[in-house]
Amino acid sequence: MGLLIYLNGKFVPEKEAKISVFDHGLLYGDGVFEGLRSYKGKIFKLDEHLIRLFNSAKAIALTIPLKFEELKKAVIETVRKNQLKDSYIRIVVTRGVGDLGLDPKKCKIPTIFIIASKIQLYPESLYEKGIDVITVPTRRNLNESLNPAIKSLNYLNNILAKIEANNSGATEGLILNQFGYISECTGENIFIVKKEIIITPPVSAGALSGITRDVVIDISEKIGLKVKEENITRYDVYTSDECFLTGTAAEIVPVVKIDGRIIGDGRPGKITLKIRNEFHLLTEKEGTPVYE
Ligand code: PXG
Repeated sequence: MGLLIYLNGKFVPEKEAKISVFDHGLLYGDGVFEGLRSYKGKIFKLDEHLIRLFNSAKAIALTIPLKFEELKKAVIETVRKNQLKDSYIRIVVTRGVGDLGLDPKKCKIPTIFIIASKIQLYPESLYEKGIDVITVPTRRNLNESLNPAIKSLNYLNNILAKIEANNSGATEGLILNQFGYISECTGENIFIVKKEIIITPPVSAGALSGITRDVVIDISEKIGLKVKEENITRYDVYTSDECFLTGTAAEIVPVVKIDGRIIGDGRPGKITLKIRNEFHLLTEKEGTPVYE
């Protein structure tokens, strides 16, 4: 059985879930999106993801055609209709159908769709062994041009970085900003651990304000670790005791090699594993229930 997709207020079978070739989300990447997960029938950090979606939309002057609570209901309903317990959810809002000019004034009604499905980004063995990361040549979009804090449909900056990482045979690509400071990876935030202090680049360095990033900051503080948001260089990463990436899809992934330098003892670090464990406990405990 195929999936049921929420499309502009209706649930349609995935084969019928089609949008126009004149949709500006497709023609220009003009739109915003979110990726969420549900665990055991509960959607993790639903409000936080919706707040970020509304903020992204606001930043590109796009009015989401649903109120916060209506959208929340639609997301829950999409998971329920597909009878999913552990799922990956994608919400997409585009500028809508317009003409072949880029002027968004011509787009009268935004397109909105929600897909609830499954995802596993990396095989389990990579979480156990840790991944290797390489610094890519493509730099982060300037904050003053296309601010990386906006989760927009224009992901070419990230995709070019991913292609470069793929070409080098690395699992992920580390993206520097125009000043040479580390921003994040192609679809994950980065953390390092140095002398039991947790350090992650600030959002102003060109990082997305990741929901998993926020959760990891909370967990770290709760278990008594000091957390710093500060600019870091490749030197800081090479000489760190531990390094890991965070994201909704990838969750928490240990990094054991960067640009050929072994991190720590070349195995996932103790603090990384502790945070990963606490994260999994939280995803089981918290969340918006789908089935009650
Ligand atoms: N940075 C970027 C650029 C992202 O797109 C994250 C960090 C992590 O944020 P959250 O809120 O999920 O902790 C993201 C979000 C993929 C993929 O296929 C990843 C994201 C979005 C879409 C696709 O790897 N991650």
